[in-house]
Amino acid sequence: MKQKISLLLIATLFLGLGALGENGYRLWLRFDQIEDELLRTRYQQQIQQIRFEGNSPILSTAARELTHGLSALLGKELNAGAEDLQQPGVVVGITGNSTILDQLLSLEDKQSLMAEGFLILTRQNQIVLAANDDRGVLYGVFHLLRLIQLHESLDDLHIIQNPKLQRRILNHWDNLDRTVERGYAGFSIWNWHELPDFIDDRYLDYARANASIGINGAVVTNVNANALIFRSDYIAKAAALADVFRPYGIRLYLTARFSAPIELGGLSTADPLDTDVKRWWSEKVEEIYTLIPDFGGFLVKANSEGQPGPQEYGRNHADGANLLADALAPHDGIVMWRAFVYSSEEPEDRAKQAYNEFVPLDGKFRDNVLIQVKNGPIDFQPREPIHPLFGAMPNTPLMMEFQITKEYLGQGTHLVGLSPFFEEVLRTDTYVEGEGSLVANVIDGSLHGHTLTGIAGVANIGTAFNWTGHLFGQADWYAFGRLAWDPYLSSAKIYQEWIKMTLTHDQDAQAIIGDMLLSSHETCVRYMTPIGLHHIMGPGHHYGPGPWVSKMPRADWTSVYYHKADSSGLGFDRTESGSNALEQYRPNLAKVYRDLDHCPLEFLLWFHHVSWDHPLSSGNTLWNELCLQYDQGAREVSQLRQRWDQVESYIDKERFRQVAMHLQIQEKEARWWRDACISYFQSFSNRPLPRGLRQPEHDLSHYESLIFPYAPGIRPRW
Ligand code: GCW
Repeated sequence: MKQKISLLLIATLFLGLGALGENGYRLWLRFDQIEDELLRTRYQQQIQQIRFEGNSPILSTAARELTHGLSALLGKELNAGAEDLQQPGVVVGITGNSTILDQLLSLEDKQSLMAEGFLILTRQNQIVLAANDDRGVLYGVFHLLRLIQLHESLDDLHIIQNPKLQRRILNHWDNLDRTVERGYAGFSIWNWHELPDFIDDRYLDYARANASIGINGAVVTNVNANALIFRSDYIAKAAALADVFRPYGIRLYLTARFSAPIELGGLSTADPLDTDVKRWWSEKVEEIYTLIPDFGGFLVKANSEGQPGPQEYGRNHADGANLLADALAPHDGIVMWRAFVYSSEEPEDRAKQAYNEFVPLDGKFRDNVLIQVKNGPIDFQPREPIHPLFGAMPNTPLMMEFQITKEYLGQGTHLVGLSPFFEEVLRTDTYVEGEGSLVANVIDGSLHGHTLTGIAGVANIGTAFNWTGHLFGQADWYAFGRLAWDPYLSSAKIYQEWIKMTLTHDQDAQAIIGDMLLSSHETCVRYMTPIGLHHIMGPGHHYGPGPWVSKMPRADWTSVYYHKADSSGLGFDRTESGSNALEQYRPNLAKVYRDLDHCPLEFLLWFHHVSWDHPLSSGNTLWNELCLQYDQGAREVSQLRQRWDQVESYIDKERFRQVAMHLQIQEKEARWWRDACISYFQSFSNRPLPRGLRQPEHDLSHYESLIFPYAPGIRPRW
């Protein structure tokens, strides 16, 4: 009878889990027992025990992760309490605090370690995992687990890693009502209403996932900020989140609404030079640190898209940033001041405005201020040239802002691997200190000797079962973390890791999926904005094509402002004969784009107005090339879908099906982009489609008539 009941229980449990199946919740942290018996036995021989030295909240996390992870992967119970080093195993700890580690490590080993870095070395019969601080140990633990998840050899290990960037941060555009601006994976995971009393397990799993890829900070509120977060009860809620994050080495940051002293403090001004305003911020910061002793600091969007800022009082961005920086400095907090600004008067090419406002302020910011710059000068378009500020503010530490959520790249339903694009940006030469001044060298501080460095990614996480809605969104989160740790890593390597840990160890399947991820960004650019087109999506929600958009509250929110199609040709002239945005780049980089006939095709229409019949380097006229690119992009999505079908037998059916359904949507939408854009631009070019190309399915008026009042992620109107 008893046996029957337990069998029933197991069956129910099994079915229950079966119903949820592989829902993707575990991300890349799956730790299933290694199936290959030979390999598992080898690991078991090499790791017979664990000796974990030291004690702190982060070290306890590290010890727990290591013992659980190894026990699960190796299929044998391990604990962290080995007394001596009799058996082969892992010995873990902080240098200087452990006699055993001091014996096993040389001075040179120890000197190679920097803050948050770790080493993993084979010494005698032990795998030695050491760091100078507890965060380093935690990152080392996840690295060792990753080696095993990847089935790498543990023989003769000699790994020394230090993070190249100091602040590796996710930016959540999450509102206090749990909507997520530009979020496509459900609602915000922060349940402000129930905090601080109810602590959702997700907070912990979130912290854990981030720690596993080296992310050490989270801005939990939207840059379009709400001053309410500074009310005492909300600070207590934020503190409860910070308590969950702390043992995973993650600091909590908040967005600061510049007018909070008025809205919350009852002052008549938010002027950064006003004494009462200064006092209000100092006291508020004091209050925050009482509850969150390791609070990271503020992220600020000011004088941008209607957000309040110092310019309302005749002050500049440095006055504003320094006000907050002074309040935070006694507590070691920092300000991340965003450079995503464009004037409310639309005086000129929007691409030029951030540079115009910020370059005169170079060197005028306090030491604890980072300027957070989006990768490109407009706004996270499918492809943009680098932001000219990266080559223009040597005396100010600049921080990169990437968008992981896909506002302009298919939102929740398109498979678009972002890592190659991040890599393209990081590897672009700014020429700020001569040839070889890559964007990565600027932001890692090495070029100008800055010690405060950082990178931010706008998160793509929500309440969706699998966190990111589209399963492959997990790969973008993962890639962001890995590139934040080391901006010189290759996308191919990053994706191989993610695929093996998340999906399959089959080599053929890995090659197919890796290829899908690596090629998909270029594909998306082709079916959305080829040859340097930009900002031609639907209005407001930014969903789907909208090259015809011409009536918006401001000209630089329309599409026609950016593509400038007319009967003679297409593109935005940003050379000397046009807006001359080109001059904001260093001469050697400007040279790459200046000449219409030598400008890389990827950026041609970004910098030039080109006539329809102009022959391009591809051998086609502009009009033909445009049509061919749109067509190729759409066809490549069909290929993506077919390639996914080829790996069906290697992927569990739940996750396979999720991705397959999304690929069908993407295929449909890529055709929609192709057809709508070709129809629209044809109304200017008045030329036939290149021979053999399919005609758009509908008339232009059909595409123009489509409206989507409930497209997700829309900015709330308050
Ligand atoms: O990309 C645009 C978005 C806005 C966003 C803004 C910004 C948070 O459409 O939704 O606001 O950029 O980065 O501030």
